Amino acid sequence: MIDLRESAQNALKACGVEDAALTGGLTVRTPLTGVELLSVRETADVDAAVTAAHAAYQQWRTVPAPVRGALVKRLGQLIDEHKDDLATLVTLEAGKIRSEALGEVQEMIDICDFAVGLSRQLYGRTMPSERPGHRLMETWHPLGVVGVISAFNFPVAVWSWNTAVALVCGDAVVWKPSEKTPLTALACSALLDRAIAEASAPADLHRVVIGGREVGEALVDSPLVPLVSATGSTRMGREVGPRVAARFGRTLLELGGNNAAVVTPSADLDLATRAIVFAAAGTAGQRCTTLRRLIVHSSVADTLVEKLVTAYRKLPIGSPLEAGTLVGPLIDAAAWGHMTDALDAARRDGGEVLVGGGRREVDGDGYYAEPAVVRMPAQTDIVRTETFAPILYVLTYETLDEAIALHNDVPQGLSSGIFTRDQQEAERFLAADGSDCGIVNVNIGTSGAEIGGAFGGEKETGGGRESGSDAWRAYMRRATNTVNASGQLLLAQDVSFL
Ligand code: UN1
Repeated sequence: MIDLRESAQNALKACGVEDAALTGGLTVRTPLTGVELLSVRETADVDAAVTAAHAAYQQWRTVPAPVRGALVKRLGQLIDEHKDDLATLVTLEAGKIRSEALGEVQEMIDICDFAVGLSRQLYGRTMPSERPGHRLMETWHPLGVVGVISAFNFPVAVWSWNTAVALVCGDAVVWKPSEKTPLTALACSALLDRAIAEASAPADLHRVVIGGREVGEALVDSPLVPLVSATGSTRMGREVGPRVAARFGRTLLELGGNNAAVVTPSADLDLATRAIVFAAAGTAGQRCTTLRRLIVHSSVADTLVEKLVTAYRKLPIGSPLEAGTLVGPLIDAAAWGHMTDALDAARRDGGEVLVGGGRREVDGDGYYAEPAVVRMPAQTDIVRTETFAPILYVLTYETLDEAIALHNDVPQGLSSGIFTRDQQEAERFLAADGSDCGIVNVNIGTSGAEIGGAFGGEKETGGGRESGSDAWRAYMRRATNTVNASGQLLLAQDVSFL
């Protein structure tokens, strides 16, 4: 029997976390058994951390971007070297199975690679000036301190998407991890501190601030934080957005998802079943991209549901430390409470729980839920609500228009998919009058996006985009430049003056 505390301590030590950080008032429990792992020191003075990071930014912004890229390259190497340690901490703190924990760390390595390339590609445009002898162009400059607020379910990847990109953009970062996952944050931060020291970059370029709501609020309200990138619930985003906007700061919000897949009559049902089970039951339903709604053509609904129920019955639920486990624990008792409440509400609305919904006794006080499939007569309020647990609601449709209308009739707009072998149907789903989400897939589930694309969604998901593509622009400020080399003063729009 592995001693969980010792395993966490070893991984933290290997990553270079000092003992002093591991004595304090914030208790960290593992969802595997509910026992206390360690306790960590909370940050007393967030403003001091922000001020220090701001001073570091003032130096860092003048370092050439490709040189900044070299720091991120080293960070990626260190993460790769410590892939096992970081994955162990992700499993212990967030409850992920080994392959998903390793996958999360792989996202960190991938985004570092991406950001290194990006460090030579922070392109501005040049535009033809309407005046002779004039040049019109734009330059992208570093922005300042980026406040990163992250959630328990992707405790390290989401930080790395923000931080790798922010660092090459010339920004500093102050990170507030979830109170549920501070250990992984300390490990990442220690690795980055090492890369910073080796690169002789400013020591305060990255700071972790640990604690509860007050810590987040101090970051959100700081005038020295021009961008707050926050991942979490829509409720949290509803508070953060207006507060940052009130001081004319920017936000990048990654909030709730209520992701659906449409399954059409031409779909490969075996492929769809595998994709659906991973998307709906993987990570115990605790991804913001988790598949929560299935909209199935009535002609294939019974067949698909039968395949799903068979697959769900065989799902290995248990300790993520055991090889073969596919579904680990929910993060805590509250999450289990939300799951049972949602199932009760679904039953009241006429839903039928076809499989799952119970709790498995696995180890101590861990909350191991059986992923559930619930057939619903209609898209009722509970189906339109994001419950962060493995519940898949099944609805049926007759026409694709009806399926798309149902699909879009929820407040959230993160990720979506269609399973079809009919090109017209696929194209319709991808079109302007198709899915209204930020991520729209064909013949693949809603979760497990690659880092190369921009990640984020519409409506109550918050509208932010992070990770790949041109998401970097949110981390910089744009200056439009007009340079007059004509030797004469020519006013635009042919204006005459003086
Ligand atoms: C999240 O759940 O907050 O697409 C992020 C995915 C992962 C990231 C999820 N690459 O499922």
